[in-house]
Amino acid sequence: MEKIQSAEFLRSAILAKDFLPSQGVPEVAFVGRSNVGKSTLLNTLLRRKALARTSSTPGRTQAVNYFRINNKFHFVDLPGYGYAKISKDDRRRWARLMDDYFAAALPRAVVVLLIDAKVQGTDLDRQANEYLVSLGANPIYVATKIDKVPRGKRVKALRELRERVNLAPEQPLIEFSATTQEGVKDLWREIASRQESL
Ligand SMILES: Nc1nc2c(ncn2[C@@H]2O[C@H](COP(=O)(O)OP(=O)(O)OP(=O)(O)O)[C@@H](O)[C@H]2O)c(=O)[nH]1
Ligand SMILES: [Mg+2]
Repeated sequence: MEKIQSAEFLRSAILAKDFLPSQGVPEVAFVGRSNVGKSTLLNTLLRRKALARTSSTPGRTQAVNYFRINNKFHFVDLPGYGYAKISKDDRRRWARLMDDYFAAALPRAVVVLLIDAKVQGTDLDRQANEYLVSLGANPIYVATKIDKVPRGKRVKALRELRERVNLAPEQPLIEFSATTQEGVKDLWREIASRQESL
């Protein structure tokens, strides 16, 4: 990945009509449970402190947030799933927003699915993966907050995660930490390999 020369917030969309028209611009979308570390990972990749807003309160990012990088491609921070304290209506709105987003963005977009390494995957992560695979997304898988899992316990923790999410052993899974910067290069390399023009 070349240097990040510019990274700017572009737009927040809570309805499909506000999605950014693709116009052939490459798009990388970050998906995962609420609080999994999507916004933090995005900031880490871009070496920006607070471009995407992060929070210790889950359910913070409720919209589809677009960022423009090097005037060349887009990062998309998607609202997280699995936040318990939202209403049924909000949950329905969220599901609709995701359906609309992926209908518009795939197969063009590169999708990055984030799974919390400490939580080791939940039923919702498995469903999210199933959903993305059914849409033909071929996601890049990232285990976030890997700094929270002691090195001696990682193999076991990641095996458990794979089982719960139903990830085949041969499926690459990038171990990532915003705290230690582990996995940053690997993830950039993987994103770039999916998107020739980056
Ligand atoms: N230890 C550790 N904590 C992290 C890491 N990445 C994120 N966090 C923390 O996890 C919490 C949630 O991070 P966010 O980036 O806001 O999570 P999100 O997935 O964007 O959450 P929503 O927008 O609510 O869907 C924050 O308190 C972060 O500081 C990491 O690599 N290591
Ligand atoms: Mg967020």
